[in-house]
Amino acid sequence: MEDSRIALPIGTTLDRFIKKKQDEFQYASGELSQLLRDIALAGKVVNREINKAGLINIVGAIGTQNVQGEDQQKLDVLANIRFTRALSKGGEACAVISEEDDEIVDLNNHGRYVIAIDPLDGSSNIDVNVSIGTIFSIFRRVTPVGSPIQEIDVLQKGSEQVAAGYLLYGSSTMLVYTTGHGVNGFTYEPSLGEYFLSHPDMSIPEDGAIYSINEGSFNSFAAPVKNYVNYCKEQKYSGRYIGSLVADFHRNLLKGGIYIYPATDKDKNGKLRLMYECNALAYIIEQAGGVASTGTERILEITPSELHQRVPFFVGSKNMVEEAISGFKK
Ligand code: AHM
Ligand code: MG
Repeated sequence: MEDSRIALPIGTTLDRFIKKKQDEFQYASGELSQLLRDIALAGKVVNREINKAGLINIVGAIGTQNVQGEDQQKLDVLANIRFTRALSKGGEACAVISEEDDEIVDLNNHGRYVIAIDPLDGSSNIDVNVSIGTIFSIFRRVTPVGSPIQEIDVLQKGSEQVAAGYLLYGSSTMLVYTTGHGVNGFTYEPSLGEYFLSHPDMSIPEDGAIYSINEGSFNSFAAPVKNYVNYCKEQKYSGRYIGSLVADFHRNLLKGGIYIYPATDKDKNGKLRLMYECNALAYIIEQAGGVASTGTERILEITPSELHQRVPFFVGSKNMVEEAISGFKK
């Protein structure tokens, strides 16, 4: 089949990129484009708040409030508000599910899209000035537009995602996303307030030499995971674990590597959430040529049973993930 991807040069603004790429969407109505713009905009606002995080105690100490006159809030709560607000304004989203909310948040029955979001992943890293991220998935609702939102609109398989992405608030801020036609990365230039295409058509090397796992829990890993970690050491791979999923994932995407959050004694199904973390990253990694699995099942094929479901997560370079999960098949 002919590849319909339109190549755009490095430096293209996100807005222009979205406009040019709109024809690739199955439903080229412009609504999905608008949703991506809304998320990108909320990302700018959250980025601004994060950059001030280290100043919060100082601001508190000198008895001031933030510019809007609001009391300072925890950043993950604030990020949740920012993204939900941005998504509710446009009217394209009928509902949001968020790692920060227990229930589905209804927005607008006339919207066509459902958004699953982890507004600020790795937020325990804020206090120590380590990179954090936002992760999102976009689905089309399955019930008729105009009717009340139902659980089946939300509990969809990852393979039904129409777009997914993340924002990484790191040494620079990046937006990386896919609409199922490859993965593209944009770097935010704060003085201009624009995202620019910096990483076109990203792909993950099939092999890598980085493994990312919390080895402090080694004793409670299942035998195949222990064996794989030992194998990584024998191969003299580099162990790199920031403990901030988006940052670990992004590094491995660029360099080749594997990220694992397996089942442990404490977290029998792993720690990460299918709907807010794993689905989006699984879609991105597959689009970039990698693999995402629970160890026994492709992440994108899991039919979710509940909003906050957790799954073991093996994600990264194809050959590494296949090797890591091979022990589960014996
Ligand atoms: P969170 O959603 O509560 O922030 O937890 C997710 C984070 C990931 O970013 C990270 O990879 C993982 O938890 C680290 O967990 P651990 O400290 O158990 O290794
Ligand atoms: Mg999270």
